[in-house]
Amino acid sequence: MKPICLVIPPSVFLLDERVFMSLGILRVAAVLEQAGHTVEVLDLSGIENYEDVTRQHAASSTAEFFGITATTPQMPAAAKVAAAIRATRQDARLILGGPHITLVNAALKGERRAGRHGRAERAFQRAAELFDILVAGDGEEAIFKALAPEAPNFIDADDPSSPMFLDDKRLNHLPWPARHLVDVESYHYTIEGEQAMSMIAQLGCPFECGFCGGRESPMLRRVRMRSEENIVAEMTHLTKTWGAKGIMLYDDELNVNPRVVHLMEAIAAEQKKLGIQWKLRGFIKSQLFTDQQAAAMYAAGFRWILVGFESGSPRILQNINKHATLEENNRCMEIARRNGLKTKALMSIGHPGENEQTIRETKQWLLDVKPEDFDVALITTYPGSPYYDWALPVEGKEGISVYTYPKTGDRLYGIEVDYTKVADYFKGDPDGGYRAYVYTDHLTSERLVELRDEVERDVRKALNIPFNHSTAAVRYEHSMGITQLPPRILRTTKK
Ligand code: B12
Ligand code: SF4
Repeated sequence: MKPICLVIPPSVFLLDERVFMSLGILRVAAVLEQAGHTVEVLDLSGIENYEDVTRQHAASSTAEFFGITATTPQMPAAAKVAAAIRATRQDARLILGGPHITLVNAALKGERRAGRHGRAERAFQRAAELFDILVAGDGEEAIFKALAPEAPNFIDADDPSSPMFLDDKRLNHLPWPARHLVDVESYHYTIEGEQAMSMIAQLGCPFECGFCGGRESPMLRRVRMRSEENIVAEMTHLTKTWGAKGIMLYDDELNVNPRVVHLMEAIAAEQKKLGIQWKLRGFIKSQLFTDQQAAAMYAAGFRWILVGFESGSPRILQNINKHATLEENNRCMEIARRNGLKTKALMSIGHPGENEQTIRETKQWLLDVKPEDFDVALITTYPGSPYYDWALPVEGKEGISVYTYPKTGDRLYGIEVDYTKVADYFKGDPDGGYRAYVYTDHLTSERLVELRDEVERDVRKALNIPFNHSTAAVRYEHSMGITQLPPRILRTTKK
């Protein structure tokens, strides 16, 4: 049987590409291995000359199917990877899965319901030109359909009525991500000095923040849970297999799970049994946070929480549809402090109605509540987010759409982007090199960039929180005659 090659494209915009591995595609790798396939994972994270590496591997591999994962900002690199495979191997079948195509598909369904031909349709067509088979939603069952001889060129697993959409029961029985197919040691993250790895306990968030991807995508919207035993068993597996005593729980918001306290108790009990102490980090939703949750989290090993407060302006919080008030955000900070938890405040600028005053309020709020860490993102209207999906074209202005928050009438303008080509929008690098693709009635794109940079710079200085340093991508030097890629880049199922 020929191997199946799964590709993780680089994330050239991240400060350091080998911090958290892409767990989604490793879940797909795990089910393929379980079904007896040989899987190659080509991990291009942090590899500068990734197109050369892709060509080299495509030329030597006997794989016929190449499955590529991509978030929207990874799409320009994913497009280059696809072109590199095509140029080398005309017989290759290219499959695209992951958040970008899932969210473009969700946006497209919305356009179709509204009877419009718009940006999402164009984004979908672009992807269809580059790949043979597009897979939206959960990949664990859909991959087998994509590998079948008569595979359709679009597979929609992001539909709860489809048997490919996973339910809680199925999630409990699926294998954990095949982390052994990437170079775990090359990923570096620590929590309170402990070597750390990431995992996902539960999927989905039912809220509807305007900037957040997947509000119309059941895969990202529906809360799907695994049993507490299964979650704790995966944590134990990370410690026993890789020695990780730090774990970053990448659930969208841990406390949308009504059983979060039980989960924390189960985690605490397991540590007692193993005689170890985990150091944990994860996201919580501020208005749902309670002293009981905070105490249970601390007892389970949490020392940090991350909270999407987003803004210090009550009007902007309303426009985001955040469902958390400024008072609730202040209370959340107090609960965290009382219970010994440090907070990373996740803030963002470029929402409907944003103006000089609302940005000053965000800056002042940070200076007042003094989080232990923070970051300030600049909003990009990604497909699959309400800011994108519910925006309407502006008449007479080619490529401009406007989102209006119904309750206040405040507006956010989005500039159309070819996501398979454009890569200079904000994705987390605070050192410039990006531009805004949004603007409001009060602030131009350029002014939004200036103000974002100013908030980050001034608050870091005042609170004495240094910038994160970046790690440069490495070049893979191949010597003549050597065709084997190093295990940092390529790993294959051991038979
Ligand atoms: C962990 C995480 C990160 C981590 C690690 C990213 C990584 N390398 O995985 C870090 C911190 C680096 C990160 C950064 C960013 N992230 Co992020 N992140 C997440 C988060 C919370 C979990 C990802 C995850 O593991 N999900 C669980 C797995 C099981 O799902 P999955 O990856 O989608 O994979 C499944 C399917 O998509 C499919 N699939 C995936 N690949 C393939 C391939 C094939 C061939 C097939 C058939 C199927 C398939 O099968 C998988 C299993 O079911 C998601 C939200 C979420 N809940 O998914 C956001 C999310 C992916 N991030 C998002 C964003 C916006 C970002 C940033 C741009 C933020 C910023 N401004 O800096 C950056 C960009 C990073 C990048 N590499 O693109 C958006 C993506 C929106 C979009 N349109 O792409 C999401 C969806 C959040 C949101 N709701 O808006 N992120
Ligand atoms: S930002 Fe957080 S709370 Fe809001 S919809 Fe996204 S995951 Fe849910």
